Amino acid sequence: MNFSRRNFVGMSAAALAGATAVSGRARAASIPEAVIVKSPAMQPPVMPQDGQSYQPVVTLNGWTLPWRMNGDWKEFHLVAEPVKREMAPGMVAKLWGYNGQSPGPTIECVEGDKVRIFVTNKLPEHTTVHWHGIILPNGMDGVGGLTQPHIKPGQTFVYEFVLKQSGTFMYHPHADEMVQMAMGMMGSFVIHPRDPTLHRVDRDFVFLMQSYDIDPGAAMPKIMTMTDFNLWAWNSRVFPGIDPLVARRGDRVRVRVGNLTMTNHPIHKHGEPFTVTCTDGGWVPPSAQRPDVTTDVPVGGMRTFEFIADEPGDWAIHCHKSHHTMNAMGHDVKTFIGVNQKDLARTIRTLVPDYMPMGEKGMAEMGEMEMPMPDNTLPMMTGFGQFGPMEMGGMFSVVKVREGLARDDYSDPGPYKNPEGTVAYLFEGDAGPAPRAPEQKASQPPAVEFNVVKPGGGHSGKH
Ligand SMILES: [Cu+2]
Repeated sequence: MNFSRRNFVGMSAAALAGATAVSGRARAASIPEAVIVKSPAMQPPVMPQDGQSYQPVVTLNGWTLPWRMNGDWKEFHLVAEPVKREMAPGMVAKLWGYNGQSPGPTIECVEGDKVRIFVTNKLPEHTTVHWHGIILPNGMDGVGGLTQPHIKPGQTFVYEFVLKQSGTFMYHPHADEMVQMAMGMMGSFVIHPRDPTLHRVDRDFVFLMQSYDIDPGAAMPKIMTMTDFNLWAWNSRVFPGIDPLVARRGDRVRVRVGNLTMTNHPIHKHGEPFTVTCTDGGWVPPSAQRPDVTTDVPVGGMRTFEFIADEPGDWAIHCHKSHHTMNAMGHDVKTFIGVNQKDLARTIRTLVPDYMPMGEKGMAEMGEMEMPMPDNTLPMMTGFGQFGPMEMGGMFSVVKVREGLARDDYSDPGPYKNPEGTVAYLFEGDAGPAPRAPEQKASQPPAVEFNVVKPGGGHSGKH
């Protein structure tokens, strides 16, 4: 795995002595070393250990936090800290996150596990971690001021709880939330059922959704923004930087999505329909499931859906709010469709020599245009497929279904090779005469005359 290791405290005698200051029950333990990842590339899943059995999750553009066993406790170490995150090639954001990246690593466990999570604060302000959706003792809920004192800069706190349920959860601060979530502090928390035959799938993907407001040319999100975000991200990545979801034909595929933006996202998948099988409240009973091709993920909620990858191809998966599939710079452009801008452009060029009118025929021209842009800025609509520019950004990726992949192969198989005769094609024959609307007769009597009896007994219409 592509881990670089930072010795936070280490396993030395000094660590043992220092650990007494950390917490009560953990005092005999040293702090596990904090594993740090600097790369935005998807890391291979962490296979089950210690006799446990489950299909491990794959975090889009992310990774799973290794743990160590200490007696019968699974011990993890999260470090809250400023990070640099490449949101797509060509743009790096200065965010806050955990263990080197935003979002933080996925924590993956099994129902019944006893977990001990060390949280070290390397931010310039205090923080806490709330374990969203997880049933635990009140004092472990991570709400600063309400259930615990804040974790001050430089301090390490310990969270200990037994996992009583399975499902799809997440973690995020419950301290100065507006700032800390606007800066990218969050991570996924997946709990597999104790019975390995329950809810089994062949591929299991997880990601969280973020919204950022980063001015073109800047790297730091504007934390006061309430609604007018300009970067819509999955795991702090935007298209074309988001990993494809690769599946072998016939696989049962699960996708777990959490929403920590400030608006809802209708997530839409092309190809086969799917079924929502789980929320952050638990598994949906089969009697309450229905087929869908879009599911709305509410603010502060999670949706897990499953499908059988029957149809080979490159199937789009995206938020269906069209402004969420474009990147920065997209929102201050005026609508000019149908407006001849020639004279306007000539006038403006006398003042601004480089002025270029945009959007006369629509915005698609921006998908292929190489426009001069400030450094560290992504084009508004971008990405190239095998047939041309895709005019997308933001919350967009591709489910790639292929025959005969290896079970653990998540690498991008490249563009889909369509069987001959199965791609929409240009009509090159005679288009024929233009269609015309049928002529209207000068006066046509209404087909039927009717009186409507009102509930009160009177008549509507003319009296
Ligand atoms: Cu959206």
